[in-house]
Amino acid sequence: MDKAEIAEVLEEIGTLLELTGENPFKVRAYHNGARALTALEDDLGARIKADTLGEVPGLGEALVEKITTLYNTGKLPYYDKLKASVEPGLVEMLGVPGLGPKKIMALHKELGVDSLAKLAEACAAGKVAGLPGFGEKTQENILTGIKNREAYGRRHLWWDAWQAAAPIVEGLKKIKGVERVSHAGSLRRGLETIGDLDFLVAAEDPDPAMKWFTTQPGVAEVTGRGGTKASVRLKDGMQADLRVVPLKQFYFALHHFTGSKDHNVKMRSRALARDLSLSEWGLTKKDDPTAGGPGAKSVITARSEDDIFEKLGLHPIPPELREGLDEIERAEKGPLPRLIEEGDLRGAFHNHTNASDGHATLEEMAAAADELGWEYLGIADHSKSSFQAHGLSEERLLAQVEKIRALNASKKFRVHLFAGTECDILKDGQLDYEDSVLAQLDYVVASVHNRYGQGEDEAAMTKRMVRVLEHPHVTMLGHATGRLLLQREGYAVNIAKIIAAAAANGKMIELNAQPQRLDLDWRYWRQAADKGVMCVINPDAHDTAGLRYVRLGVLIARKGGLAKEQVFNTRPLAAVTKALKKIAAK
Ligand code: DGT
Ligand code: CA
Ligand code: CA
Ligand code: ZN
Repeated sequence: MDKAEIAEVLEEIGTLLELTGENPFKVRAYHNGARALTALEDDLGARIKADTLGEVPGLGEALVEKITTLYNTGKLPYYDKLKASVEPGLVEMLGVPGLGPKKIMALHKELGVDSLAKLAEACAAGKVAGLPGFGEKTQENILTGIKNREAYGRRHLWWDAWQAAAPIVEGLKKIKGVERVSHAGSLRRGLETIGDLDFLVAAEDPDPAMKWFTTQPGVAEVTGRGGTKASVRLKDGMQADLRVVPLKQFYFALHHFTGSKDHNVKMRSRALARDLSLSEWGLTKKDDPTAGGPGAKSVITARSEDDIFEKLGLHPIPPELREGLDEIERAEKGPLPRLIEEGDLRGAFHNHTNASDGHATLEEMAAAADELGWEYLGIADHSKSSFQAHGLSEERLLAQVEKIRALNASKKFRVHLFAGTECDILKDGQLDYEDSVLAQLDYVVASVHNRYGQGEDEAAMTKRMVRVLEHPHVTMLGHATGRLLLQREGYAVNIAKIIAAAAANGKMIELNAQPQRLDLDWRYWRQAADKGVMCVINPDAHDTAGLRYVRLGVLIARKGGLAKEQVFNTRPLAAVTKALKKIAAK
């Protein structure tokens, strides 16, 4: 196990101990230990070998022993035993927003609650509100939280869905006789959450692909199987559908199974208006008796989906835009703009290091950016009010700025580092650092992390954010609504006013590419771009692997209809440097 994984285990041990009512000192020792390990700059393996891990402040004897075991074996019997001893229902309750170990302990002790179902019951009966430290509002929030979990539980984050789907696509490609493979459905359209995975294969003989799909190691249960289609439930709970068709039908089927349903309905009526019938089987004359069946006598040979669009008088429509909005009308009028592509990105601005709540050092982040071939990497650790994320004091921030300047001068890395901050937006729209401090940075990402009870007060939240967009030192707005997909709604805020304020003040808006955020939502980006607001795709990386989230950011930007020119971090270093100076000088 590596440092970050071990830190996570320690963190979880702390939480589990808390759930068992263990004394607070012991609990804190694990949380502190996780923190100390994360902040450790030297190589963990070397420390273990030299037997000097105990010299790290915050790591006592018991922790050193456990870290060593985890490092060497990847396992820890103590952890496994502890995990088995805690009611799984209690652990599950941690997933309800607003419920921490202390509250869960109280619910368990006072009301005998040990599952989400019992918790919902206790809330509905009004028993929770009466407990000390709870109250009506908390009870209501818990109930909403449980309901949201149920509603969200059936869908998955795009990133998780892709992790499950990618090996299936690769596996299918290797099957003998398979001529084409694609993922389809919402996954291909780049929707932020995914119901089930859809796969399409072209092969004359469907059997080998069908057999592999239903017996591959990730499968928990085969839920449906015919001659050319199969459905399975994967071990992580996701559902997946496969359809196998002959090559001549592949692009018709791909278009159909990519959807969306609304897009398909519009495409079909467009075909009908031309006396044609479009289906997953082909594009036939409307009155052809073979229409809508496997023997469809297609009027065109489709060698790509574009051939289908062309026959219906349309310019090509990329999958991300096929939501049945206005894409067909637009593709009728002329070619759609060339959407941004992954290779267009040259860097990103919202990234954390272990100076705040990231897991990697500044140097590790820079090395990872070098590996990605980026021209620049912006460091934006948390500001002082985000104390739970170890936000930086003025002194620590300025020390980091100096370190960044020195690293740039040393030419140790190819990537140019920009010194920034993810500065908290305080209750009334003030920033978390004085102007004199902000003036020493290359840029400022301003984000709301504390709702101060304004989560439902749209006017107050909007005013607060508009005010920050008027602040001379602000460069861009971070995660505009604070939503956490499948977990928590964003705060109520008037997006149109935010966009107008950004436009009026020459500020940028971030497209936060973290799989749980994807905030600002893709549905607003055309509106923002039309008003001249520049988008910045930011991974909000908390470790080196997190930098890769930009890939999803690009997909969502495409879904929002953005071209390369509308995304700031596609610009070369010199242009970016100049633009940041200009914003800072305003
Ligand atoms: P999901 O799985 O809920 O995230 O969303 P999709 O879009 O992947 O939907 P899914 O898996 O039910 O079906 C895949 C595609 O198949 C869908 O986007 C369009 C097509 N499709 C499915 N059912 C229908 C239908 O009743 N009518 C039409 N026109 N197309 C359909
Ligand atoms: Ca699907
Ligand atoms: Ca499906
Ligand atoms: Zn943030």
